[in-house]
Amino acid sequence: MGKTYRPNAYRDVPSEYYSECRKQGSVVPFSYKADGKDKKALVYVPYGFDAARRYDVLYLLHGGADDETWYFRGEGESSPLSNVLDHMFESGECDPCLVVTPTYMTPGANAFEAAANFYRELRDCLIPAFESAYPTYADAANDGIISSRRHRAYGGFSLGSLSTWGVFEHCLDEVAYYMPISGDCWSAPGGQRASGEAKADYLENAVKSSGHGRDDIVIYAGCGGPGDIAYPHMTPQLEAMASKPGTFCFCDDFRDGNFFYFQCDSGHTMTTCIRTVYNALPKFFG
Ligand code: FER
Repeated sequence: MGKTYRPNAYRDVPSEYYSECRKQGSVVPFSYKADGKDKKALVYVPYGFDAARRYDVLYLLHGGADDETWYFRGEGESSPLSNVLDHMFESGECDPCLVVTPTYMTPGANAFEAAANFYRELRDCLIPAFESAYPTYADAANDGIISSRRHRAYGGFSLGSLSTWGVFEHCLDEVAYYMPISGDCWSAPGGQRASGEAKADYLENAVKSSGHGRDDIVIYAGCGGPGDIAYPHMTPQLEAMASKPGTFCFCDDFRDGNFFYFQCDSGHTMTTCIRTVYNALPKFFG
C-alpha cells in the first residue's frame, strides 16, 4: 500500500556536478523523418559508450518556445545537464544511458497541439529510427519495442510535460517510466481548466483501458514550488492521483509503489529539470 501523501524532500544535485567532469559524454545530432518532414534531435552519448552493449533510453522534451538544443545549450552555463549526467554516471549512482532530446515543433505548428500529439511521432517514427540506429534493448538484434518498454523513459518540461501526459495516455505499451516536470495534463474533459480530480480520473482510466497497472508503470514528477507557473495546476492533479493508490501508489521508494513527486524551490526553470533528472533517473529502468 502507498504511504500517506505529502510533498517530498528531494536530494539536491551536488554543486560540483554542475562543473565539467573528467569523463565527459558527447552530445551528437540525430536526424529522422516524421510524416515526410526532416526532424532533428540531440543525443547525449555517455563516456565509454560501447556499441557492443545495450543502453536504456530517456527521451526528454523541452518547454514552449524552444527546441531540441535547449537541454544541452543550457541557460547561460555550458551544458549543465550533460555535466550532471557525466557525474552521475562517473560516480556509479546511475547506470549510463542514452538521453535523446527531440522537439515536438515543426515550422508553423501550434506548440500546444504539437506537444499534445507528439506521442504519435515518438511511437511511429522516433523510437523505431533511433533504436535501430543505436544499441538499445529494442535494436534489430533484439525483440522489439513493446517487450523492451522497461528500458525506455519519457519526460519533459512545461509543454514537454504536457507531451509526457500524452505519451502516458497513448504509449503505455511502449514506455514504462515517466518524468513529467512542471506541467499538468490538459486532455481530460474541460482541458486545461479541468479539476485535479478530473485529470487524475482521466489518467487512471487510460491506465485501466491499456491493460497495464501500477506494477508496470512508474511516474517520477518534479515541480519548481510555489514560484513555478505550473505549481497551481500540477499540484492538485498530483494530489488527486495520489488519492488513487490502486493505480498511482505514492511512495518514497519504488519497492513500495510507483508514483513519486517533489516540490523544489527553483520555479519554472532548467534547474528544476536538472533536479528532477538527477533524482528520477537512478530509479528508472530494469
Ligand atoms: C503548466 C503551466 C505552464 C503547463 C504548461 C505551461 C502543461 C506552459 C505554457 C507555455 O509554455 O506557454 O501547468 O502545463
